[in-house]
Amino acid sequence: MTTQPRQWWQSTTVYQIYPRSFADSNGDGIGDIEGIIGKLDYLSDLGIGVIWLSPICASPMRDNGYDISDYQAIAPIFGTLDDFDRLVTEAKARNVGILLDLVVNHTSDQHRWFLESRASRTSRYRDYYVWRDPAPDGGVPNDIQSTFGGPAWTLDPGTGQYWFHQFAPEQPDLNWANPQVRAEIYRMMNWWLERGIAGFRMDVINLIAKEPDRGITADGPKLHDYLRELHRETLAGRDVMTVGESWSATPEGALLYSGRDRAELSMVFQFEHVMQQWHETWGKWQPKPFDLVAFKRVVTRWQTALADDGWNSLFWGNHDLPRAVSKYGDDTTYRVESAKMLATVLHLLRGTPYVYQGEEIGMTNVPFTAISQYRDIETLNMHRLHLEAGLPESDFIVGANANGRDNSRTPMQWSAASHAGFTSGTPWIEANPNYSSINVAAELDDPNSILAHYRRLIALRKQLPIIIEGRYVSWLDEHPEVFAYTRTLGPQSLLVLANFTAREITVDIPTSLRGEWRPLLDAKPNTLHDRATLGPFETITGLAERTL
Ligand code: TEU
Ligand code: CA
Repeated sequence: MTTQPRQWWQSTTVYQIYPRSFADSNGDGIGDIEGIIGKLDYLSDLGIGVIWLSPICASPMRDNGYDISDYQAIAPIFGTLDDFDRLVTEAKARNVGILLDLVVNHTSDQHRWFLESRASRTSRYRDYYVWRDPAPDGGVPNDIQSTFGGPAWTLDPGTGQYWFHQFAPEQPDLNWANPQVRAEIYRMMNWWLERGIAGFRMDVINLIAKEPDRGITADGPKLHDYLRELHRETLAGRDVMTVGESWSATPEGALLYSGRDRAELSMVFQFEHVMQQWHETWGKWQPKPFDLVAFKRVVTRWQTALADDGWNSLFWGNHDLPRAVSKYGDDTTYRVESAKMLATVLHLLRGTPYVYQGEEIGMTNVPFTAISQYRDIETLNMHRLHLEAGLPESDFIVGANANGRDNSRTPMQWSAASHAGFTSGTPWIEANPNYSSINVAAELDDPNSILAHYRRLIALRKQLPIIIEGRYVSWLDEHPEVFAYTRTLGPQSLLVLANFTAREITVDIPTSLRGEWRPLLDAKPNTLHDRATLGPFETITGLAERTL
């Protein structure tokens, strides 16, 4: 049990908005800030306390805003700075804070710094980025690969050197070793903090301290020095929340980022449970059956390692991942049951839960059949590399349907009106045709809806300290179909027992879990005997006066 005073961001729930796909107010087919303002009542009724906004700054949109060309301007397609200030004010009036997406591992190649940097070897901005001479044969300086496919180096013929980019060539990496770069970033962060934001989500923060000459991309030796400096220069003395995205964090590393005496970040957003489900050789483009035992092992390791210090982010999906119910549940027959089960399992863990837009109504993956329906730079690049390698296109579409990023980027499904009520124009990416039945309007007044279930879970977290502070214990670790855990705070325990399959499962109940559990989310009293039967995707939850 933690002894530190509770922080506001430990008892809140975060809702992630991908602005481009959330709500379009002016019919140009692209979601915008005004659209978000129009949905604030919906979000505050859901009970969330924070909105993480995916990037809204000026950008050529090669990677939908994760390529920023001006950190202090709003992309015109999303609105103006006045619109943004209004969003902050209107959200605050509903006790909702706004997290900005801080993308500072790289900029856009159209950022003024990069244009100047590229102009000449003697530019005072040259060292804002990472430039290296060609290898003796004229080729790339080394064989580091970019995340979106292909080498992480691109030659600038004008100055005869290569620039480094861990993503697309249009996303040149900033050189954090240059103190001027860091000072510029801190100045910019303070400018946003002064506008009243609640904090930052920090894009690929594990990559900022790269040392490409030594082959180091993630978790460079200076990483935590930079984060402590960043904290000192921007966050110290402000009651804000920060969450660092890291695809490489280990539980031990997460303690460095989020330990209470570290003065770095509030929490880490890590993906071990996600990558655990990827193919060993082919990664996410080759679907692999879900392995619950391995999955539980990862969750338990994180829950346990961060039991006394540090803090977890809890999530099933985001804008880079497939839809939760399609990936981990059943998006046909048991869509409603499995979406609720997944929500329960996640929201009663220790950490801050994140709801990705549309997850709360059980939105599903896309049924796209042609590459022309996809928009994502990563998917399009990988498609090209796939074909170049001589692999069949149909295989690629299967992989993209399963794990491609556009699955989560189709328009938010507000109603059965055309294009899901997202826009009066033509959306930048097709709506999932199932919007006629899966939409907010259909769930809003239904007490048995997925949406109503999310509302209950989010409210419960505010009422029960055990959800925030309780010690986690896992049960039935080797059971391939059931996820069971308890949380204990003082004399009280909370139980979650969830069936991850579409079959009825009968499970042996460990002795110490037998007995009476007061209902928590459903009205059914639960008395557990030596065996219990769970229907497809059913979850049993309960509270009891006992210490486990
Ligand atoms: O994502 C980091 C990242 O590494 C992902 O691109 C991920 O590896 C990929 O989707 C899995 O195949 C962050 C942002 O969340 C993402 O949207 C950006 O594209 C990326 O950084 C670059 O800023
Ligand atoms: Ca618009």
